[in-house]
Amino acid sequence: MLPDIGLMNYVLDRSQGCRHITLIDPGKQSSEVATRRAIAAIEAGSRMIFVGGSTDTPDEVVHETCKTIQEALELQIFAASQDPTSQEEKWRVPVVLFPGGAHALSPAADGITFMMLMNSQIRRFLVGEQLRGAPYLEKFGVEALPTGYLVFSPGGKVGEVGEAELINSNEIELVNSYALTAKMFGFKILYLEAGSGASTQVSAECIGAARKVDELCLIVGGGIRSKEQAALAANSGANWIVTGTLTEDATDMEQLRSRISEVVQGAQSSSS
Ligand code: 1GP
Repeated sequence: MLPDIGLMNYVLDRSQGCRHITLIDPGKQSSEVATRRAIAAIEAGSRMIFVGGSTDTPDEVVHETCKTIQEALELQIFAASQDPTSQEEKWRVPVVLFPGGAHALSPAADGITFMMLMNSQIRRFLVGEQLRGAPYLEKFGVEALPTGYLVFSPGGKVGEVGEAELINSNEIELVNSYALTAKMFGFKILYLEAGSGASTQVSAECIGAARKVDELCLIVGGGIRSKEQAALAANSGANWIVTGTLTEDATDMEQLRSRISEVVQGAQSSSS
């Protein structure tokens, strides 16, 4: 659900410190399970839901998941509006597409990370998928969030599929050049990705090198599973931390809530 201040303002707002995004993969669960997880994640402190991940999920599945999550959020907002002790605003959490390509789109989403995989070696992920998706997004009225996407070592599946020239943890100057390039292209967001399920997260030094470009909103994800890892990313300059595997692996909603609330605490412990 769109926050009152609008999607872009909400994403770029720094007044709340480093916030948490839960990534839900519609290819890995039914829309009902995805929705229960999204609601539990918000209860635990997530402030944005990304829908995406797998590379081959069809439109219908992505759409069903976005639609079901939005309906559940509407219900929560309605319930909160009837209860003076409850905060309606807490449920105005945007549902944003995090697509693997032009096939995974939905008009039920509030927005999309409209990404250029900047270190891809193939045209398809630099501009090809975007070219196919743009007319649909225009028709749907889904807001595009201009995002530079950088894949770091180990990179996982996205590094492989996207044929990324993976960035190593010591390539500080390269990261800074990419961040400046992203700014000069007019991207508002730079997403630093280590790959889903990565054994190591994006290094503090690399996040710091991107942070030097103050105009960019930094989203950091891949391999973050603990409070300490979230705190490291937040203290290095991340504005948002994404976790996916943490939610997908949880055995029940109680475990999911406690895992997310740990990571949220880590993100919020940042002094920056
Ligand atoms: C993947 O950055 C996200 O695109 C999340 O990674 O699954 O490792 O949390 P994890």
